[in-house]
Parts: sequence; C-alpha cells; structure tokens
Amino acid sequence: MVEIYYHDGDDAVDFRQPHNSGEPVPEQHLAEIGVFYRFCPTQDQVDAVAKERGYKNRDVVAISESTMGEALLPKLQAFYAEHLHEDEEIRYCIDGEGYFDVRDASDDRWIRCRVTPGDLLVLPAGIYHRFTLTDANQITALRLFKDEPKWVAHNRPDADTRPVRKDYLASLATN
Ligand code: KMT
Ligand code: NI
Repeated sequence: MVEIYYHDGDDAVDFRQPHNSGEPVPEQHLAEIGVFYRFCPTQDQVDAVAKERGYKNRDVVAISESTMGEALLPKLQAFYAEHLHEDEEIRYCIDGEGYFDVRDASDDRWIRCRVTPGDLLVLPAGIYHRFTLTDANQITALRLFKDEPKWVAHNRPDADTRPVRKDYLASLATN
C-alpha cells in the first residue's frame, strides 16, 4: 500500500533512502495536484482503469541490478532527474518497490510516494516528477501509455516553456 509524505529535502544522502520528513501527505492532496492513486490488487482492476481512461499501450520494465547490470546506475540517474512527459501516464507496481517523487504545487516541495505491489499512480501530463528504487533495489512495473509510448523525458528547467507545462499549471489554477 502506498505511503505518501514530504521528502526531507536532503539530497546529499543516497537517493534510495526513505527521506521521510515525518510529514504525511493525504491522498486528497495528491488529487489536488492531478495525481490519482488507486490500489489494484489484480491486473483486471488495472485493465479497468486503463480502459476507462482510454489507454492503448503498455510495457513492463524490470529495474534491478540483475536485470540491468551496469546500465542500472545511469538509468536511475536519468529517472531521478526532475522531468515531465507530454502525455498522462500510469505506473503500476507489480513487484518490488520504488519511490515516485512529484512536485507539490505551491512551495515546490517533493511529495514522495513509496509504491509496493498493487499500487497504481496516474501522473498528469506536465507534472514534474522523478523516480528511484528503494534500498530493496528492485521493481517490476507496468507502464501504460495513452497512445504510442511517449516516455521521452523533458528535464527541468528547459521544459518550463512547453505548452504541456503551461496547461498543467493552468489546470491547477482552476482547482
Ligand atoms: C518515469 O516516468 O519517470 C518512469 O517511468 C520511471 C520508471 S517506471 C518504474
Ligand atoms: Ni517520468
């Protein structure tokens, strides 16, 4: 089951550590920044969410030392660079665990979501986020895409000028 809290902001310590500030974040707050959480114990439930939201594509990624070897660290560094995507995307934890950090709206703090099997997150297009493993060092995740996989990551701050970023910020302003 997901655990959601503010990151302590200490980036000098290994990013796979929990970095729990001790301040929890209610699921409702995630919803306010456009992030939708759902616990899905079966893949049928994942399929239902995907269908409901018009998703057409998916892939499975296994991120660990044994599946990726020397490619793991550069991959993790890329996932951990603050970025956004052009499309809404779903991430579902099949096995293992991971941290999805999403930027809060008002004061730019990181909200950390620790996902374990069955946890599904919908990330809106244009939200700044990053991902890392926990100290368990492995996750197998399903990534769902609306159309063709558009997992190209656009890093901050260059992505600030993208229309998708502006649209995302405009959607917050109307909440
Ligand atoms: C993302 O969008 O940052 C990712 O897909 C991270 C890897 S999914 C476990
Ligand atoms: Ni991403």
